[in-house]
Amino acid sequence: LPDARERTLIAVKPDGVQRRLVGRIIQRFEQRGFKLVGLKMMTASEDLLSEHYRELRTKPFFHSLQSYMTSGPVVVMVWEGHNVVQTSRTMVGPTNPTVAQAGTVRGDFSIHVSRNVVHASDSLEGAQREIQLWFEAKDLLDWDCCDQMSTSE
Ligand code: DGT
Ligand code: DGI
Repeated sequence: LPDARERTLIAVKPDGVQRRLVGRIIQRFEQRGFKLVGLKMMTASEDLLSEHYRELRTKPFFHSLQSYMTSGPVVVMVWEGHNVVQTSRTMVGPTNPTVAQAGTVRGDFSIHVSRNVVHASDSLEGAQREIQLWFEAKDLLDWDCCDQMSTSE
């Protein structure tokens, strides 16, 4: 994919959905200029979570992470645009909200690492892997902006 078509996976975690933060999180990505190309709400299975967080399987907190992440619906999205992977990580802030600056999602909305509101892929390779894991290709939509269309009326 050319750079402008870079994609990343962003998910509002169960605590973010329960706290009615979905709209405000989507708004930040729209406002920044990124393009939404996939969106769904679902409750993840333990198997999906285990694959998603496969690098954390040996961590002592893995089972609590898995049960929290499968405890209610998540809103999973694919966002597209120039440098979207890295810029999203900056917008979301560090994993631990204690050190997240105000202005980041985690710095504005969370206080504990185990309830940090949102997920963002942390590398290009990770993003590709996670997008394939959470979405079928047919559910990712390409679209053009209305300001680039000609109208006959
Ligand atoms: P990062 O930058 O958040 O990806 O973390 P890393 O890559 O410096 O550290 P990593 O991947 O070993 O650990 C991922 C997260 O797991 C990290 O943000 C903090 C947490 N963590 C790591 N080791 C432990 C541990 O022994 N106990 C607990 N409770 N959490 C841990
Ligand atoms: O990519 P991130 O979400 O920023 O961070 P990560 O991939 O290192 O960790 C994935 C998630 O695991 C993180 O968003 C929240 C959870 N987590 C990380 N460290 C801890 C943790 N959960 C608990 N309960 N305790 C931790 O120490």
